Amino acid sequence: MKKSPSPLLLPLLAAALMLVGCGQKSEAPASGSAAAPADKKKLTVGLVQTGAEGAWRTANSNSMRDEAAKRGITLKLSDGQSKQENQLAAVRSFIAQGVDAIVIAPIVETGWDPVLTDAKKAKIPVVIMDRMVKVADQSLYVAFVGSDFAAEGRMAADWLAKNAGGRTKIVELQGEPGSSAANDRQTAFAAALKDHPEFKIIDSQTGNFRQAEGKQVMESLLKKHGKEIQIVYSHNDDMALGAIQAIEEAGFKPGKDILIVSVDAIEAALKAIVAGKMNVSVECNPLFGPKIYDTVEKILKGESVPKSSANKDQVFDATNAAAALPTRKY
Ligand code: GYE
Repeated sequence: MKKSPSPLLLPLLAAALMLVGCGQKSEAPASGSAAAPADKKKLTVGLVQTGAEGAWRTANSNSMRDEAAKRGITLKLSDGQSKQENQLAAVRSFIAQGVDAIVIAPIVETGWDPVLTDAKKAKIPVVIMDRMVKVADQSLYVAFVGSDFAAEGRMAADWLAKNAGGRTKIVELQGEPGSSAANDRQTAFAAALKDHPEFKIIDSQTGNFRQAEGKQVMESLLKKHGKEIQIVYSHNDDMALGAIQAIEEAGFKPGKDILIVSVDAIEAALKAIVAGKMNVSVECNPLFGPKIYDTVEKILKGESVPKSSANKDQVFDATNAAAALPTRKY
């Protein structure tokens, strides 16, 4: 027969039980998501999106939504409206809601350490999507699933080295300042051109990855440099499409008088290539949905995932754009 504890010990026992209870509370997040996420039927993922700056981003958000719906995952999408402070608040809010995982497309590279530390303390895994973060402690995020922006910048430079036909003077339209996409596309492009000293970047300004700003910046660059401009290197297609409009309005022929070199390879860019108005676009695939949720599901099951994985991108120009158009998904 079981002996019941002596009445003298009862208060001690009660205190011990309370301590255990408190311990559990402080370790597990309010949702209990870290405790048993793998066998939970419906996962909730918080997506901290940059904003809605252009066609690439729309395709990216749609891919995340569509794939979540297919898998029965509840996706909570927070639109950062191009401000990091909004993104930081969204991470904090997702932690408070106790989502199962947080996916972040960081607008800028720096400034993430404090909120990522909070997520880690709450035992909510973080996957960085698309753009990269610079953090002191790499364990603050579980995995990066994105693109190799430096490779994209190099591919753009390599294309020019082979196809510029004697044109050498470049103006650069930069993406959002401080973003890894803009930083790496700029640095790697410039570094690759060091092997081809005939090229010169005569001006470089930001158009914030947006079509309207790309147009405005191109207008002012044309006013400033006029016919001197022979090549536009744009960090994305939306800005390049804006620049094409500005060039046409100024009476020049984009794709002929001025070469247009761009990144993303969205459908509208492939069409511009077929129309002869854009010369090349280096692909950057935004359709991360399947890869992101594969990664999240593995993490929540306790399986190992690569710390960093990037898509293999290809180059589209007049030789292959038309053939790719009918099956283009973004
Ligand atoms: O190139 C641009 C978008 O981070 C790679 O963001 C992404 C960039 C993409 O707005 O079009």
